[in-house]
Amino acid sequence: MKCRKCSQTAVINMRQHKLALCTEHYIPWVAEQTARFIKKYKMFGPEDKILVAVSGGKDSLALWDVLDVLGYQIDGLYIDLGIDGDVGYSTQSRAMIDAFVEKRPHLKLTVVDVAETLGASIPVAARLTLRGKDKPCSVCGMTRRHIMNRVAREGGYDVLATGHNLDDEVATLLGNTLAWLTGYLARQHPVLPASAEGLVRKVKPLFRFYEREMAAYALVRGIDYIYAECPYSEGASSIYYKEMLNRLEADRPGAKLQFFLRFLYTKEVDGAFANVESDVTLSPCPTCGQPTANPEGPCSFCRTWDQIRERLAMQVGQ
Ligand code: Q46
Ligand code: ZN
Ligand code: ZN
Repeated sequence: MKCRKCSQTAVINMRQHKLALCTEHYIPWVAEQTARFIKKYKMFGPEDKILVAVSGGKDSLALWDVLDVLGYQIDGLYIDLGIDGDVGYSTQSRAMIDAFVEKRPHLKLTVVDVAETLGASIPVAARLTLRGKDKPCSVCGMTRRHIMNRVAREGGYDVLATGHNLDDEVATLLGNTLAWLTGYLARQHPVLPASAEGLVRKVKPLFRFYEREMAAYALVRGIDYIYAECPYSEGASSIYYKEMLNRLEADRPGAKLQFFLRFLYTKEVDGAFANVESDVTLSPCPTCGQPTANPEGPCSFCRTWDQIRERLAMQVGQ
């Protein structure tokens, strides 16, 4: 297949756009599209200070690269969860990020080691709390959200960016739709305003790119990334939904993009889910200051981690 703009061999064929491009034309195309989405969805401007959460995977590193190329003020945050499993997940992730930054010495990276900062790694913490049954994902998600928000606030960042791509967003949308989680459907958007005091605005600049487009971008930009998924993601429903959606996409190119864009349209133009009221009132946690739905005391992050540290101390004392 040939590039639409020149006669060179195409590196990617995007059936949903009826567009095939070579390396030379694909790299600027991704940057132009990203810039267009940032503007169209009013994500941030050139004066804003952006913090990007990087995991060592292709999407977040591609996002950091493309925003850097576009000239934004963008620093990285890596949260070391202490999840190694058989694949050395956290160790390898950190190595990929270090290699990325080494090639771009002007970039600033903040690293938060969960075990050092909070007293236990995510797998150890998960064993010490009843949160989330036998999987650490619940305590992991809550902890990552808390740390990202804290670092963004303390560092004076205007916005927190994550590398979610279209496949991630569409899988979430399908899951929310199958269960008719109207509260989640009302909130799902590539731009989440700082809805309460102490919360930082969140954006997903890659939400219109397919996962394979980001993999191709990382490849042509020479970005090494971790291929392994977190060992705890095995059996996650999001993976099952992604497989189903890929089958749909193979038969109907563009189906994923249309599903998501129609969802945004129906919200923005038809006002769908606008009457879904949030029944929670948020107030600042007396311990950490982040907003919580618990009017009586500390937020669930502070309560969970206090309990984890108490149980750790009891184990040590035994
Ligand atoms: S939540 Fe669960 Fe992920 Fe945390 S423990 Fe791994 S799979 S990293 S998106
Ligand atoms: Zn070309
Ligand atoms: Zn708190």
